[in-house]
Amino acid sequence: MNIAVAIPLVLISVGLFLAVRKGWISGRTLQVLANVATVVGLVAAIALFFVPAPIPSTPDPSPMPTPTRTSTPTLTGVPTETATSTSVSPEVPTEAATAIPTNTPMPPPGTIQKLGKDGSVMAFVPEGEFWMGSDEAADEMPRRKVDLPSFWVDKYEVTHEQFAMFMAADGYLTEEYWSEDGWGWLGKHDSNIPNPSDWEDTRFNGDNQPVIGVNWYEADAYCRWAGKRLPTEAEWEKAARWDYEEERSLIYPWGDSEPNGMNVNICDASVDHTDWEAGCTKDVNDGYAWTAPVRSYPDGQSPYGVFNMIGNVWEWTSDWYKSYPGSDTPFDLTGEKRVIRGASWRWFDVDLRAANRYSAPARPGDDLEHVRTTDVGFRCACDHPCMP
Ligand SMILES: [Ca+2]
Ligand SMILES: [Ca+2]
Repeated sequence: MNIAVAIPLVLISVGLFLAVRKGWISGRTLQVLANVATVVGLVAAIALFFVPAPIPSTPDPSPMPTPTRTSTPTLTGVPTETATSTSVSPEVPTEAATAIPTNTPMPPPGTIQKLGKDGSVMAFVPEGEFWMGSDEAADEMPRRKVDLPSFWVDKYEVTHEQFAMFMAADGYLTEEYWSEDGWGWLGKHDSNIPNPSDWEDTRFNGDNQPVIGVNWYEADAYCRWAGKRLPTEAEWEKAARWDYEEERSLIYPWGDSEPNGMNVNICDASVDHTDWEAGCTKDVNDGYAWTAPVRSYPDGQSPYGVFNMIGNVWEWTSDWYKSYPGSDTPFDLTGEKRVIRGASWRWFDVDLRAANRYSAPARPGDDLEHVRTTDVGFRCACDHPCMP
């Protein structure tokens, strides 16, 4: 580019020089200007010859097309929890009632599934340790870690309606559902046992109220019929109070705060019909003078989503009542009393903690009415995988 400019400048300068020499340019002033132009032209030409040509600027590269964000792929295989409800639900969730295959991966804590012949909704409790017991009562000591395999537990107490299914399936007439002792007890009393005690009592026999008036044998037989079993005391306590996220045992299923009328059915201000009324907790109103439907008090559910572990009805467990390993006050009522857990609609706000233990007679020959009461019911459990 510079040479292309320099050469014409040289030619012009030479032309002007010759024009002055040949006399083609006349007049002193013009001749001086022509000479000056010649010199300037030559100098400019020489300068242009040595100045490097400018480097052409590189054009901007074409912009890369911006990738278009496509929709995020949806994770498959993660079950959506549909069970949690913040209000009393009139219906159980609609999970499939099919059994879980043996090769099913470990479900998350609190996973729910309809399982068993009774179609009850069960909550999953994964294997692992939890802190069992407390320092509040001698029979709850020593507080210790207990390791349990995975299991399922009924999310709700067994209802009056569900127990009617057991009776309709000849539950009281089919020996295979009964323990040997239970069948013996039934044979001894069968003329008197068409159904649980208080079966017709309209204070307790709503379809969704917990079944009451069942002794240990009847609870055990029902769970066997359903393809399940009663929970052990340890299973019951873990399902009731182990906070698997914080890794600590709660005082109550819902946490450590006192009953407030929204989390548990106990003997409260709504009770005005008993001779033990003076002992009721009158500064709380839970809305029920008798038993509540089993899906009541969602605020009171445990971290695993299990309802009414405290209150409503006491619940039978599979264990005999005896001291914990390492107790300073050992005792053993094996063969005499079974552990019941969780207090009831008749209980006031003393010893409502989920670690509390109680017991009830459960052996052949015990007085029938003594072991069948309006404040004791049950729920069932099942090993994982549960395949009734
Ligand atoms: Ca109540
Ligand atoms: Ca209960």
